[in-house]
Amino acid sequence: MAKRLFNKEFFIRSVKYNVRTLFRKEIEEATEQQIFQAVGYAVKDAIMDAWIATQKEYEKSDPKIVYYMSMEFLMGRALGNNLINLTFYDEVKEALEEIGLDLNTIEDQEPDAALGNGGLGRLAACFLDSLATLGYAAYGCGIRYRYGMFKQQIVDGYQVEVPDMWLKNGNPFELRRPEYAKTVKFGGYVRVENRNGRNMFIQEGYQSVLAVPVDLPIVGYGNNVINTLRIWDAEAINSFELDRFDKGEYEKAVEQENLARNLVEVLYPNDNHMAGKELRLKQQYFFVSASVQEAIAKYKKKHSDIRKFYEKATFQLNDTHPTVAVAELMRILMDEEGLEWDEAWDVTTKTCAYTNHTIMAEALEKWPIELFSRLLPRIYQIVEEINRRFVNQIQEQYPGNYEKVKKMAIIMDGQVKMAHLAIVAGYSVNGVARLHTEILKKQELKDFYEMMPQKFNNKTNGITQRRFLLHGNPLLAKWVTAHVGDEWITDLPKIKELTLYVDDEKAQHEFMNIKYQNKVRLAKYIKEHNNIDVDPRSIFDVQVKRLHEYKRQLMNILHVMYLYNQIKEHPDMDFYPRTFIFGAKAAAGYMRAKLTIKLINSVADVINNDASINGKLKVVFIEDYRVSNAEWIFAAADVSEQISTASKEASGTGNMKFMLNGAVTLGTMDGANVEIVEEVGEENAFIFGMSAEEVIALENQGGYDPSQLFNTDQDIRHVLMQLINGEYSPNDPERFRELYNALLVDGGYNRPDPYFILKDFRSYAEAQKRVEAAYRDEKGWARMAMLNVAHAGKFTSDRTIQEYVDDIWKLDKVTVELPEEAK
Ligand code: T68
Repeated sequence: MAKRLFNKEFFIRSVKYNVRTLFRKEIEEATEQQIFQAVGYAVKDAIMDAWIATQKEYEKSDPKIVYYMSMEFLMGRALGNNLINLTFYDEVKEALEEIGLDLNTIEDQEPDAALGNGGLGRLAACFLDSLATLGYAAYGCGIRYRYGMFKQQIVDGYQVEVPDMWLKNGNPFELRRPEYAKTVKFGGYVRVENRNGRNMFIQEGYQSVLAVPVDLPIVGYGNNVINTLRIWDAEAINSFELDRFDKGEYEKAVEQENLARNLVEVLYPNDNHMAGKELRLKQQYFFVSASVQEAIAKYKKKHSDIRKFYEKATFQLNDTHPTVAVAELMRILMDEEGLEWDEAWDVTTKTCAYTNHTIMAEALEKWPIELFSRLLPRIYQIVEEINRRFVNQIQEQYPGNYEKVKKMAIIMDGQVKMAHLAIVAGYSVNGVARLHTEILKKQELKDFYEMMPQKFNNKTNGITQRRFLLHGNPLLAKWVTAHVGDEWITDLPKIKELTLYVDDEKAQHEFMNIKYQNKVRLAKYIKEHNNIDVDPRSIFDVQVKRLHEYKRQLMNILHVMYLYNQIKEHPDMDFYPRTFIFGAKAAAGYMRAKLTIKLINSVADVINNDASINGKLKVVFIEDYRVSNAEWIFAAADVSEQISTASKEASGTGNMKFMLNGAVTLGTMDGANVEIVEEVGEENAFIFGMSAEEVIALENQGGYDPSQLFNTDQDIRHVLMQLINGEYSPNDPERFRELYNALLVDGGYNRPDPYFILKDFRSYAEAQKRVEAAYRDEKGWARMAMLNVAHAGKFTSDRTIQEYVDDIWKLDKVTVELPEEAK
């Protein structure tokens, strides 16, 4: 990999110059935040030549472009990542040291760009990294939320949501491009006018808003490719000149101001859940319309035949959130470019592709017709016509079978079903792990699969090793490079050569020592943030991810309660010290999830302050789990908890980050866990619980009766009673009644324990015992952990992206040379 030249003197001068011109200060006087800003601008400067060169190259060689459309890009911090991918991280660190500055401290000044909820948003960020690194022309298309994912504070054990003012100090990496602004129209009505025998559809009485693009550079690793994440900001079309407006126009101007202000105000903090808010649909159409307009404008600069648009552009829809893109493309092709329906449909169905991220019913997007048609009248007409034609097609293929129509129509029972629209209008439908795709084909989307099997394919998720090993775990990264060379940075399967060392005692020792140092780093963070002392020699058992019932954090904490009971009952029992680490945000309105956070913190309080157990057990809830602290947590983990109810977790990607950092999976056969076990071998993971097939079969029988377990298993009964006897809430014994009821009376879907927590509990506890036994064998554990790292090769997002390119997008590879003067 060509390492770009780094000019130290120039860089230092640039930082100093920036401090002066931005803040009128000498570097000695600047605050840490100001230094971050100055360094950030210096790094953006260093990116600029390659960014320009990349755009020139794209203009010249005219490659096919993927537009990755996503409501969410969970980018995390940019500074460290950009330096890593520019291949100057160490050089900049040294240069800054020379002028008395510490790069890590500077990095900590940067707020996370938390423009996403969880897996789906972070996947989009990893994909952009891989696209640039592999040399493919790509735009991320999204929204510049003024407030990203809320900051989580824990107050008295409860989650409190605090606005995330990530832009308050400005963002040195962003570039505002008002010259590419687009107008987006909402509401009003459609007037049909016949001009020269052709029906024209004219939207009138609408409100409009200006979409202004803000670009962020996406740096490819060591290859001079800089792609663009284009996030749209909203502005009012005309700031008003009061005296020129009559009352009607004045009110309209105020409305448009308000629309622009509200539109991009905040990210909806629900993962795997559809809230159905009008503003959310507005956000969707806003960024999609602007992005589609932009893609078409770009195409038309070089090409005259819009009928071949799909040869140069493809839209990947990250879940159904951007699915209005289908109808927006149809609208532009027909109403603005003058194509007939069939021509426009041909282009659209060769341009759009859809990724499904969940089978959870409550996450499927369905919009009431009333709302949809009021907000997007012309778009609704087009969706109606797509539906009409599709229903005809169903009836032709399945004459007299009205069930099929009921199950598959895009518009049914007063709702617009976005997944159905995406499937019908897309040329590809993919799931995100093999098991998930199979469930889509055989269950959730069975009818669609039968009708159009050629569209369905699997793309198992991946993660970028540049962020989650090279940046997040520098000690391990260096050690890996020392053993297998540095090719793993862009070719992760090369890491497999580590298997040569798994039985080498020196290597085992070094490896475990690195893990230990990373545990010390995390222990320090925990001391600073939670004021809890944790022993880095204990097993670090970690579950970090969004809080959701199907992810079963409740099972984890119930098991901790069980262990604590055991230790109390048998004080002399042999017990290897454990630190259970949790990190999770709950959607602001998700009461049961928030109560689970309170339970975790209440249990932590009791256990951590019980001197009688000699520190054998510790429980830590890490506040405000996010990309930046995640990098440290993965590096320090021994055990990776991936314990979702089988069939519910589409893939998971945290599981891959843990594996790459040498944590061993304790999990169910769900999502990508299945493929992780396949790679590393069942003997190098701890698998338990019902299979997806068993879960689905039991669900189809209407669930099971957990009261039998309650009545026969004394340990389970004990733990459940502790939820309602005030053991962990002496001043309010009823506090956790809701969790008790969910497990034993009704947990949703009209049944107790719908996520089979109690059903899987024994099997989980038994797997935990195996974990403990395995950890006692130091060499065995080292070997197992190293094998996990060595077999993580499949889970790079570079592989995932190459599969998308080969099977779906068919992009052209590009190489970028810097001009002489910029080298
Ligand atoms: C996740 N989905 C899947 N959704 O749960 C996870 N949903 O299994 C998978 O690995 C990951 O996607 C990547 O494929 C989500 O993260 C959301 O965040 C979300 C956001 C808004 C609405 C619905």
